[in-house]
Amino acid sequence: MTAHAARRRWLGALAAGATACRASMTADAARRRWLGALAAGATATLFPASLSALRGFRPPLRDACAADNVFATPLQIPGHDGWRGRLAVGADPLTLRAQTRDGTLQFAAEGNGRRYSNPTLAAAIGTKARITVANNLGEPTVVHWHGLTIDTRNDGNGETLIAPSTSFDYAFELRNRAGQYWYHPHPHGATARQTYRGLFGILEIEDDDERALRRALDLTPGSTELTLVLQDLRADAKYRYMPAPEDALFGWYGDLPQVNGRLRPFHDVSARRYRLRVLNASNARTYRLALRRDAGAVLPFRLLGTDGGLLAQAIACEQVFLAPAERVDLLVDFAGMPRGGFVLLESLAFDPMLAVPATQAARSDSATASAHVHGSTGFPAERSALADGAPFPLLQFRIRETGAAGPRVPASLSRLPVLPASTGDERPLRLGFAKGRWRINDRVYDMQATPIEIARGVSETWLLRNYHTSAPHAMHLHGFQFRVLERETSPDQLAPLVVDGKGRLATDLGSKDTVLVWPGESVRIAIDFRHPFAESQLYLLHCHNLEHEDGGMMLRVKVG
Ligand SMILES: [Cu+2]
Repeated sequence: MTAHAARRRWLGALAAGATACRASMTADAARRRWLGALAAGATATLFPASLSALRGFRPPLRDACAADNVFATPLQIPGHDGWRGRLAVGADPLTLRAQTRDGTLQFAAEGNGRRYSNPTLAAAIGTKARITVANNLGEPTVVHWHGLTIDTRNDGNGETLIAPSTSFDYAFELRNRAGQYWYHPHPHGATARQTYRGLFGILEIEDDDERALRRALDLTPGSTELTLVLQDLRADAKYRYMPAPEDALFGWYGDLPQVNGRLRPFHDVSARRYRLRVLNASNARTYRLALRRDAGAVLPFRLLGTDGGLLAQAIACEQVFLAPAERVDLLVDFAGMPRGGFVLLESLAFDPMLAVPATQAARSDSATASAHVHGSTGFPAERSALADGAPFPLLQFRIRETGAAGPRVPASLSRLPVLPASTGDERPLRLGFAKGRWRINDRVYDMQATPIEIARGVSETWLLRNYHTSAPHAMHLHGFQFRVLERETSPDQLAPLVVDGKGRLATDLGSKDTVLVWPGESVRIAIDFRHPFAESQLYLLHCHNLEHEDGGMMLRVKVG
């Protein structure tokens, strides 16, 4: 039996859900055969997964069989109150109270006589937001508005903190194009823990292009437009954060990949178009998102937008990588599918490319780290049962109503900001590992040092170069959206995703605030540093693998 056939059977068993355990060949056996075939290398080009990616992969079906259904829980959809409920931000001030609840951290809010936790803030472009963050945690925190054009005072970069039992009044104009931005904690050294424990939410900005798209495709938030937040939790820890030395070094990987707070949910849909706005809120895990029909056939989709809003045109895709903090805006078409059919949103296998030599890792500040690093590549012993790069299902769509083909997707979605010509030489930024810490240009974060100084009103080209012996780094710049110009010496596993002669992926063609740079790869980005603020401003460049960030993979950037 070919690996492909085994995989199809596995997917079929997944799709069948309740009947998976009664199949003549058990799903677990199918999975073993599939993994066995993969290991034999028969399909190396089809599934470029390294063995390390599969090591320690716990079959998702075993738990599922116990529950007699793989996708047993409905997808949680935020409403107009409660958990992640949609809360309009307008002229009225709003208070977010950071608090502990049921072992998680969350922002509680009230508005229009309703109560919210981690509200989805929805605002029109140009809104002057006044948001008070009250800290009811027993520790300092601060809120960073991820992706926004914002001044240092409101950026929440962690150099000023909100002490316990005090509050901070944010006041800023929402200047950005429509897009799915987000807010999350940024107290240096505690960002990973507070984010993992649930203290974050989404900020949606709307503009004319956004409203035109929703009209053209008949998209309604909460119905045919779904926000999907991905976060992997530890089965043995849930919302407790207890990183071992190798977790602190490589990243805190969970083994329960949650979609909107649930493991492997299902969602009943009509056979029509749906928009999926996906945020990767995981500390360290990157997803390789793809859609498959019940029979195993790839279901292509369209990429509508990226971190900083809509693309100029929708692009047909079969898969996208989504690194921590990145967002993708996808359009999926279930039209023509029969009632009773299934579509699976999954993360495909990939080589995680964690390649820090054991000798280097052994020099980590933590003496115990070396004990957990083995082999010539130094891949860490996985404490998570779901290794980085392992494949897993995320969400099942069940076709419950027939539907007609929708209207044409508009040829033009939006206009991206025009990039002025870059001034000066390109700025090299090397990403690597030395003396037990991840570094940018051999440096770690220091509040007393500002290694990057940008003159007022310029545009620059940055060359992000990741060493071969490194890890993937999801590089995030505060305060500015940027554009990806080129990728060079990319790993082979990106080849199927490349869309132009500059080595770029579909997800590189929009506005970005976070970009994944693989080991051995160089990514050239262009940043327009013009800003509307009178004084010079201080921002941060850092890796959004939150353990790398808390470990100091972060530099100050002063913009004149
Ligand atoms: Cu990193």
